[in-house]
Amino acid sequence: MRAHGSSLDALNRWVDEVARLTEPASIRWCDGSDAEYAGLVETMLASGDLLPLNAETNPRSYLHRSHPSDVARVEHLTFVCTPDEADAGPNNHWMAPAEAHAKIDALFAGAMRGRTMYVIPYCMGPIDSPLARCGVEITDSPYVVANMRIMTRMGAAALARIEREGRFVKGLHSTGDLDPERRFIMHFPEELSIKSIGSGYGGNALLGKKCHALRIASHQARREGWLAEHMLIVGIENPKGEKHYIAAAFPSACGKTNLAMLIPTEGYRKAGWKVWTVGDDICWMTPGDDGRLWAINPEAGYFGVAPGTGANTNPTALATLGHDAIFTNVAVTADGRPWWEGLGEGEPVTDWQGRPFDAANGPAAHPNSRFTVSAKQCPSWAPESEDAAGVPISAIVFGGRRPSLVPLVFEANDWAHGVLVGAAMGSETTAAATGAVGVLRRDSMAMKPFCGYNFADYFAHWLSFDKPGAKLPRIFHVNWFRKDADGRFMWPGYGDNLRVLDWMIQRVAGLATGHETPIGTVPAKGELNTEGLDVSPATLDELTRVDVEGWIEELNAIGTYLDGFGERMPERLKAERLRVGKALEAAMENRATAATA
Ligand code: GTP
Ligand code: SPV
Ligand code: MN
Repeated sequence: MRAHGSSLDALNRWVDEVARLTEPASIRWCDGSDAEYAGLVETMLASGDLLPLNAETNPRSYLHRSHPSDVARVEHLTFVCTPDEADAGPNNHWMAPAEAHAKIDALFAGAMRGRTMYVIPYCMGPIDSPLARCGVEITDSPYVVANMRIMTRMGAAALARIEREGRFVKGLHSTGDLDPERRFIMHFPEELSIKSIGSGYGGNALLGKKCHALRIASHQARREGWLAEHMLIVGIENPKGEKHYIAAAFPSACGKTNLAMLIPTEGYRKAGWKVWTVGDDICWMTPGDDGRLWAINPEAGYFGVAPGTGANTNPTALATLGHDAIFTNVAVTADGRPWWEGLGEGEPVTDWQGRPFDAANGPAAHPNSRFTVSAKQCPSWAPESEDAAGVPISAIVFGGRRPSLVPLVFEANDWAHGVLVGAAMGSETTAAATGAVGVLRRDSMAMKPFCGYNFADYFAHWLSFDKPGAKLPRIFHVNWFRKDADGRFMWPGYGDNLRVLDWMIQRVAGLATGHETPIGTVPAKGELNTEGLDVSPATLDELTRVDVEGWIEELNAIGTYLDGFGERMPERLKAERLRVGKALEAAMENRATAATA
């Protein structure tokens, strides 16, 4: 089969070209139907790509074990291939397009021999939304097809839109031989194309996700005047029935899925607060006619971190996972149920590599083990996720894992200050990418691994939204991960994070005065709702205190980081940094004067 309609000529030509290069045994165009999905599952059960789970406790759910050397994104093998190296920026690995094509095409030659080549038309975003964008992924992995079916609007409707628009992002993927030495994830933003080989894992292989919806889309967004961000979108409904949508950027494995599915604590629940999930990982935002930023979730499912997902932390996710889910690299119990650290019930007998569980081998589930599940199965799924116009954003939140210094929450003074706060973001690294875990690194707007162009240009693009008529969201920074001297989290997090979102909404509505500090506005005493909160007043004081000396050091480190982007760094951001620096120095002097007076 091939696609019909003259505007699909380019697609047919590309599919033919790829087939000549990769030499598959057969070609299959995916229509996204239930029957097709069921057939794929059968094929994968037969081949061992999928393992059955307990059909009673987990209906139509399966386990996939990826190769032990292929369990996370690989940033050192991920390239942005722009003609000019400076356009990729110091934040990306770069290769010249011609060299990159030659290198990766050599690996694709004959790579699909004996395999089926699947052609997957997909749409990122509601199928009739002007904010949505289409792509086609060609892959030899049925696991990728099954995941793309859950994660995107995949199949006939997407193909029809591609035929109408004649425009799509081309993504070519093969698992190759899974040799890390022959693994590359290459992006050609000017060609709107992606080539990925040698990995079958998540963000390396499901090309609609990080490759298209962030790296390529961020590049398109800059040209077209919108934003493609690594953000969750959550709707908070107060007892009066008013809804505020908040978009939040936290680095990988730093709490996006959890915040998006937050369950209000008892007091909030009883008072009538509700939380609605629009998206858990990616957010595309465009200025509307009313000057506000309107956002869609380009994805249709969640590819979420399993460990730490338990009845006490994220019961919403657990409820979402009750049926029709794919689990990757989790452990299994004696009765065939999926298991991971932090689940809070059951015991593993088989670890993520299929070995009998032995604590000496490390955790039973891989720390970056994941679930794939349709967003519509989430009990807090927001029906407005399907709105073509998107949802209006009231607040943007940045945050990361900061064991010290960074307060629980502060608000930027204005948009430009907020852009600085986002650009300056730092976080301890996690298992979501290969490499050391727990090392502090700068991760501007949680986009370090995902921005498809030079960060300096990206900051300038962010700043450009501040223009007459714009009604921009307030910008906040949060830190759920402060630790005490014994290494324990000082803030309970999870459902209690609603207390912080509540304060933000009060700020947006002009109901909280806040307390101004050199780094921004923190909650004034008594403004955070502490009813039923299990945190001592002293700890709360510490969590909302601004350590001026510590921040002077922090701002110096931020300065060194931002200077690394050189000439292209926008003046406005440099000025903002100087302004915050002066405010901190002034606070130091005031303190010294007060002490000697
Ligand atoms: P990606 O899918 O990689 O982008 O991750 P994510 O940002 O969606 O992170 P997720 O919500 O899956 O959380 C990652 C880990 O952080 C899990 O182990 C969570 O249990 C933990 N976590 C999430 N929220 C909180 C919180 O408020 N406090 C603490 N202490 N841990 C949290
Ligand atoms: C992340 O690492 O931010 C993820 C998982 O959401 S992946 O799809 O692998 O990028
Ligand atoms: Mn993510």
